[in-house]
Amino acid sequence: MNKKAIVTGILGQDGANMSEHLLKLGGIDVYGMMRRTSNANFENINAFKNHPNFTLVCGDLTDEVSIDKLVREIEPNYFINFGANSFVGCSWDMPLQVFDVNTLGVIRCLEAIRKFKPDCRFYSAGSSEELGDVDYSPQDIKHPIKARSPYGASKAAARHIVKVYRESYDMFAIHSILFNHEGLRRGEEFVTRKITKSVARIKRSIDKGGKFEPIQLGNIKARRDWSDSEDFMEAVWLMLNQEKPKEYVLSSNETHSVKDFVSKAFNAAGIHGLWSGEGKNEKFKLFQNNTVLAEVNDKFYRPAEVDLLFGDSTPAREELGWSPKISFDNLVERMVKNDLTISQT
Ligand code: NDP
Ligand code: GDR
Repeated sequence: MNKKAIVTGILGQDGANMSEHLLKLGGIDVYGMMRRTSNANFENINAFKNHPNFTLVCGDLTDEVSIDKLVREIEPNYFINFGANSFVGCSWDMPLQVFDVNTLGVIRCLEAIRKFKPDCRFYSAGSSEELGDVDYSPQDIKHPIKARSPYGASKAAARHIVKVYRESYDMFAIHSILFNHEGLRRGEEFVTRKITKSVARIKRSIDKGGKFEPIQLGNIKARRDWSDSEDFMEAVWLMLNQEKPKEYVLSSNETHSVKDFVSKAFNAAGIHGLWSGEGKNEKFKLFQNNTVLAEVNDKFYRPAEVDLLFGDSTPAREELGWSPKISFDNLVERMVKNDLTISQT
């Protein structure tokens, strides 16, 4: 008999990638949970939404009635929670909503499992944002929690409550620390996709000999540890299928600045430029004629920033046997090529 998995955040990046991974593995009925919106975007699930083992269900992490109902009726073997208000930048504007979804939402899932299907394995997506103004590099699972944003604090609280339920009720519940991960299904407000979509737009204009607006960015010196989301989904599944619940860091074990990402993305589209200027006047200009391709705009700065993220996922690699396949350079190239293709259609 097939196992059953509820996956929340189905229309987002990870929910879609995880569901696709499980459907490819086979033997699992996937119930993808979406919340009700006036005009839902199904683009991320078009590739598999008609798969016979896939069912779209409605629920909201802020509504315990819906979560209880899903767990009671489906009786899942796995509950994989990728639903969240995941954009750090807006979390200062709506901290209560962020905690309601990201923290109380996790408690609602844990309670539903405790009441209706206590042997269901639960996964909660934690974040390197919990580590904040870091004490040391690379950061491992023992790094202290020092969140710098309402979002980071909401994930840190979720991390504690998952531990409490695991220890109090002997549940298989884990909350692993995920460093940044991107890909072809990445939301457009995140810096990587914002850059690759803009590079495709600029490339199209240059090819037509037309004018274009440069990319406007915030803190280009911020450093992130960027991986590919599809690689992470394999590791999450391995983590969920360990004998005993143990939490891991997932990361690429490299760190790159936003500036690096910009240069590589333009290079991948065959556009070559140079950075010049200082601080907020720094600009990325076309090599041949100094046309500005990217520049800094105060509007995209945050009230507080995590300057450096650089993870250490050695234990996940050694103990789970996980090995990521997509390098940073491949990731940038794949995202740019994908956006160039989309912009031609
Ligand atoms: P996305 O923003 O792409 O997806 C999040 C999904 O959550 C969306 O589909 C959204 O629905 C859904 N959602 C939002 N609010 C609710 C709600 N109240 N009830 C139910 N669903 C809701 O994020 P990612 O896929 O990138 O991230 C997945 C998880 O991993 C998140 O928890 C994120 O915080 C965490 N994470 C992500 C990292 C990354 O680099 N990608 C790194 C570390 C952690 P809708 O489509 O309707 O907006
Ligand atoms: P992050 O991702 O905050 O790390 O959270 P994001 O891509 O939004 O920012 C990365 C870094 O780039 C800087 N930056 C900009 N960011 C955005 N979005 N737009 C800009 O124009 C811009 N210019 C510079 C940011 O200041 C930041 O330093 C992601 C999310 O997926 C979270 O859900 C997840 O938990 C963490 O990664 C780990």
